[in-house]
Amino acid sequence: MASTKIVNFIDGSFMPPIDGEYMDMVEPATGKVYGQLANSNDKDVEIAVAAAKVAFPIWSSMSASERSTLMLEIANGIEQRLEAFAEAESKDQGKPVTLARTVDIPRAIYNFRYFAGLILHHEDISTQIEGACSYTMQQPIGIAGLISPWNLPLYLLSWKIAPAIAVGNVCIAKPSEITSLTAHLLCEVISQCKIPKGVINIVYGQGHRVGNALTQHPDIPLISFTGGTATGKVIMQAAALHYKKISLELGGKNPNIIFKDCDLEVAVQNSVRSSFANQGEICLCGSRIFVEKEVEEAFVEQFVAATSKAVVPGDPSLSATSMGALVSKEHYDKVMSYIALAKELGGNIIFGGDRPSDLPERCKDGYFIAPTIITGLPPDSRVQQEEIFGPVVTIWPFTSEKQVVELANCNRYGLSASVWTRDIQRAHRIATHLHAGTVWINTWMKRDLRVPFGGWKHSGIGREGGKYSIDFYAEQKTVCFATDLTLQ
Ligand code: TXE
Repeated sequence: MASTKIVNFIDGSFMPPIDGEYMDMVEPATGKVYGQLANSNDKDVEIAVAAAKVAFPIWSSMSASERSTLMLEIANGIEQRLEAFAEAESKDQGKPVTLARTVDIPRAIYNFRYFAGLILHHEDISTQIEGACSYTMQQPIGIAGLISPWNLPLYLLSWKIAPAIAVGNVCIAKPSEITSLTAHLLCEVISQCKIPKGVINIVYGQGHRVGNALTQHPDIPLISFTGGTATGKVIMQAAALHYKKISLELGGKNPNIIFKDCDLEVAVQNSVRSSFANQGEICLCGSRIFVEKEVEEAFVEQFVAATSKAVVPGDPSLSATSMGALVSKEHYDKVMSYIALAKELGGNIIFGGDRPSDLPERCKDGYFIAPTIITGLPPDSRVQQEEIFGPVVTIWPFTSEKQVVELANCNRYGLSASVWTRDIQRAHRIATHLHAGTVWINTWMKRDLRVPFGGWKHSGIGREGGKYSIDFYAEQKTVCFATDLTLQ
């Protein structure tokens, strides 16, 4: 098979990086290099900025309806090649192809469709006081710098591109250098659509080169970033120099709280998903499970049984596989180091804890870790406090509602939480007290794109979703005029 070679997409054209540098693309399931990715730098970003500047007046002066139509063309283009996108996402990221086919790629399509629809129905407000009337307008800002991570590559890239361009901005996006393949397929789709050149530019490469060039560029007034908390801090510092608008969606170490009155079977099934979906590489995964003491034994027994049945690591390119490989050797080593730490701290690895034993020959050098369940480690231990971002969960018992709220909140992250109970009053009460951007009651990962999404504490700054995305990607303006000159 011919090796893949990915170059930048700038001003509607595929362009090799100026300095001709490339980096290896590795398939996580095999550990083998399968392609070359442009390793761009600030010179490439400069060319993209020039192209975006030319495109901005053209795109921002189009009507919402014209922009909407052109965005729908992109959504349709992805949909027509859904299978190719799903296979590429699985190969590049390590996730099961079935997950990419049913979740990642359909969501990317929906992101374009949703924001294409939203701008058609957007309303600004107007208010009146004695002698004056005010109305507001939301206007595009210019060039949006969009930096996305490797866990949900196209899903999160499109979550940024779609609202950014819907409001009339142009953009320069930088996908994670570890997973850029579906971004390249997106560029192929865009190149066949009628969207004006220079509206969507994609520059590939490393964070400290391309990412840095975007966050430091004086002509990029807005940065949307999803990724690690440490990187978020660096981006915030760089953006501060130019007073950029920023949205940061960072890590999570989310509590998954099981009360004894819940439907245990439903809680178990969903906890398996929230623990191990996408190899645990989702910032919303419920990696800290707290179980009410009376049902601890029953939960643990059923959870282990359900995990061993439903989560079998295997070749992600096969439709039957439910768990794939971790994204990179570096990340595999990081997750393994936390399992070693758990053992060192006296934790009981009651399931998994190592490489799966029966991988197919093709995958013998891939970055696989078995779903891992740990008990006996207290909530203040590093394993319970730090984001592992892999297929590793801890279980810890609690004895009262007050205690579990304290345990859940005793963490620097605050992205999401799940609560399993049949007591509706308790559900509302606990939702009020948890420090989290999203609280799910008797469910997990249900995402309505209209509601605000983001994190408390070190999980991020800002909210995106529905009108909150428009608020972020556009500038607000208030126009106030006199309605009665005698009242001046
Ligand atoms: O992410 P990085 P990493 C968490 C997870 C993971 C940890 C580190 O715990 O183990 O973060 O992962 C770009 N200026 N999450 O190091 O580096 C980078 O090129 C500008 C949670 O792989 O944050 C990529 O495009 N950009 C998470 C993006 O930032 C920079 C998803 C994310 O990579 C940059 C991923 C810089 N100086 C990891 N340095 C989530 N919230 O879903 C890097 N980048």
